[in-house]
Amino acid sequence: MSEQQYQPPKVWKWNQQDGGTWSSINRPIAGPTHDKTLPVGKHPLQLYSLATPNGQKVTIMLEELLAAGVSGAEYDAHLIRIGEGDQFSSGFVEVNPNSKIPALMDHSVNPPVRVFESGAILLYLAEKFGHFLPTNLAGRTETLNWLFWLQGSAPYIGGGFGHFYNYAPFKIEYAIDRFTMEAKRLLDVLDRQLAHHRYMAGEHYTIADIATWPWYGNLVTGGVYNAAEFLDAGNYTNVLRWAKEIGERPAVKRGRMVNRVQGPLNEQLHERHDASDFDTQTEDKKQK
Ligand SMILES: N[C@@H](CCC(=O)N[C@@H](CS)C(=O)NCC(=O)O)C(=O)O
Repeated sequence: MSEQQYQPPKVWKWNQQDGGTWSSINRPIAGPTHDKTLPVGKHPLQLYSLATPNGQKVTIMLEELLAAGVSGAEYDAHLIRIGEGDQFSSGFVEVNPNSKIPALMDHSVNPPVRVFESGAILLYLAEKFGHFLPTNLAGRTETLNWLFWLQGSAPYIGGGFGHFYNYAPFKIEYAIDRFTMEAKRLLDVLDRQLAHHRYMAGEHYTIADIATWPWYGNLVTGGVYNAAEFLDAGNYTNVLRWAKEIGERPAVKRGRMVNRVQGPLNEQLHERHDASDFDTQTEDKKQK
């Protein structure tokens, strides 16, 4: 490991030009940067999001609910381009003061309810519609154990491993080592759990799987950071088995397309306002 070069000053100052991928949007202050109201579509649920792993959790959940016959889960998914700072509009900050996607408004209740934090959104939808969360205390608790495990561990995968392996403007061995070690430890935790259970919380598919698949499922199948080989993902055979099974679910295939602006064009649906948008996807719709 190379010698330490950087000596922190007495008081940290914001260097707005740090050159990293996210330097144009990252800032040390909260609150809106501009006035803009959010669009509201025709459905009860209004989602403001982007198909990052955190965003995919919610669109997969909504598509699963619709596939289970819950018509009240119809939704409009509006695109929030975080690279362009849409999360700092006054309208978005009213829905999520933390300025991060995903953010949801439920207009089926009066007054409308705002829901932010992807884990809270999954829990809200599971409780509202009575799906993907066992009602018995033991099953519910095990599901929430794993949901909170995911919410607590994902920043080590995204903000830690993914940032330093993929996004940082130069490779720092110390940081990559630290977060790769943690990413592999977490993959091993999941692998051991899935060695004895079909799904994370047992024999039933729950919001724990819906939250975790976009992170760990994508990680081992190369869907994020192109790091499957680097992480030796082939070793996590139970995670791979689970990732492939869930990846084949039609609702998961649909959910991961919504608000997606990267990858193959036929896997991108920039905005979703109707179930038929998946069938009638055209160049025109994708550019909306
Ligand atoms: N803990 C939050 C994390 C959400 C999050 O990190 N969202 C990212 C995209 S994956 C974001 O909106 N970033 C924009 C920004 O940091 O300005 C959740 O689970 O909802």
